[in-house]
Parts: sequence; structure tokens; C-alpha cells
Amino acid sequence: MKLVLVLLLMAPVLISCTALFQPFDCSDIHSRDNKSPSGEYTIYPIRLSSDAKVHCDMESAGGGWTVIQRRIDGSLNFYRPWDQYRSGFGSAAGEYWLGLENIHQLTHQRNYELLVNMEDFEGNKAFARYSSFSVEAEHDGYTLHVSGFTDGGAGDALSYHNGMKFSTFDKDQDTSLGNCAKSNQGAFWLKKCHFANPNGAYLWGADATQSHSGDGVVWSSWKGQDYSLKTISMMIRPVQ
Ligand SMILES: [Ca+2]
Repeated sequence: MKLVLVLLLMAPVLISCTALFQPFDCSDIHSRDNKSPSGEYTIYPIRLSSDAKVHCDMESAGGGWTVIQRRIDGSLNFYRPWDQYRSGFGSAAGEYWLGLENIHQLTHQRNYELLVNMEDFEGNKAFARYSSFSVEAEHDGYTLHVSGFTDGGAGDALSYHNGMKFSTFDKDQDTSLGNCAKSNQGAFWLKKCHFANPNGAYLWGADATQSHSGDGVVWSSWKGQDYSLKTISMMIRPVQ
């Protein structure tokens, strides 16, 4: 009887402890319970002030990855203006972009590695991994820093973009005379213009006519500029 009473008295404490768990990223969720499945979780990248729904990949290379960008079926239009790339769009259950501000907040507070998983329409899979990934603040144009490439068959299409500011069709911060985001239907750390266009138009595989070169969901070091991938996701995890 006494035990029951003690348990009853402790219940609110136990419940509040559970409620107070506010993971910074998916690695916190994975560290707390390494049997947590891949799926949708809530994280708190700007500490307690705001939350974000994300997909956590708990399987790739040991798990604990926070997915910052996800294309799986072409159901979501990624051709969007600056304010949406800044705040994020889509749904963690499907396709989404986490948002530059959240990505900056995460990578500003911890040191991250980056994994890019991708798949073509023939069922082939490949990845590219980078030992260091961070994004500067908005007043620095959300400049990308990426280095330490490891090849998982996809090749290195991202190092070219290192040091670039982020561009959307309504905010041209690329180094081309034209507007790369407009001419390639994308939004990315565009240069002159790109070797990778993960936020490009969903164009369903190979384009034999090459009439939309570079406009698709492109990772050129794997499939070239005229192949639009079936899936691609960019995910980050803290490094020790
Ligand atoms: Ca330009």
C-alpha cells in the first residue's frame, strides 16, 4: 500500500521529467534511446523558444541524423521564395526543407557532419559524406561551409558550393551574371551555377532531350546534369 502511495506521489514528477526532455536534434533522441525508430520527431534548435518537426534517420551509418532536406516523391513544390527557404516548408512526414535559420542555429551551436543519401529510378543508391558542415547567419547570407568529403559512390558535387551564399529566385546571391535559381528552377548555395541542385524541379529521371539541363533534382557527379533523382535527403549529426 505504501509503495502504491509513493508511486502515485512520484507520478507527476516522472511525467514532468518526460515533458522536460527537449532534444536539440535527432542525435539527442538517439542517445537517450538508441532503439528509437526513424520517423517524425520534435526538436528545439533555438533552445526553448521554438520547436521544429523533423524526420530523424535512425538507421543510416549508426543513426541519430537530423534530416534538413528531403525529396521522396515529388509531391511538394520546392520552387519557393527566400522567406520560405529561411523559415522552412513542407512536412516532416513527407518532403520538406527545415529552414536556413534552423540549420544555422543547429550548426552554430554544435559541430556537424553531413550525409547526403540518394536514389535513382532504377533502384540504385549512393551517398556522399562530409566530415564538416555549417551554415552562417542570415546577415552573412547563410554562407555554406562544407569539407571532408568521403565517397559513398555518389561523388563530390558539393565541395564546389563551399563558401557560397544561399540563393532563391527572388534573392540572387550567386556569382553568375544571371540568376541561377531562376535558370535552374532551384534554391541552393548556388555559384555559377551548380554541380548539385537538390531543391530543383522534380523531373522524374533521365531527360534524353537535355532540354532541362541542370533544372532537376541533380547530383551531377553521380548521374550528370540531365538526370533528376528519385530521392535525396541531406542530414546532419554532431561530431565528437
Ligand atoms: Ca547572379
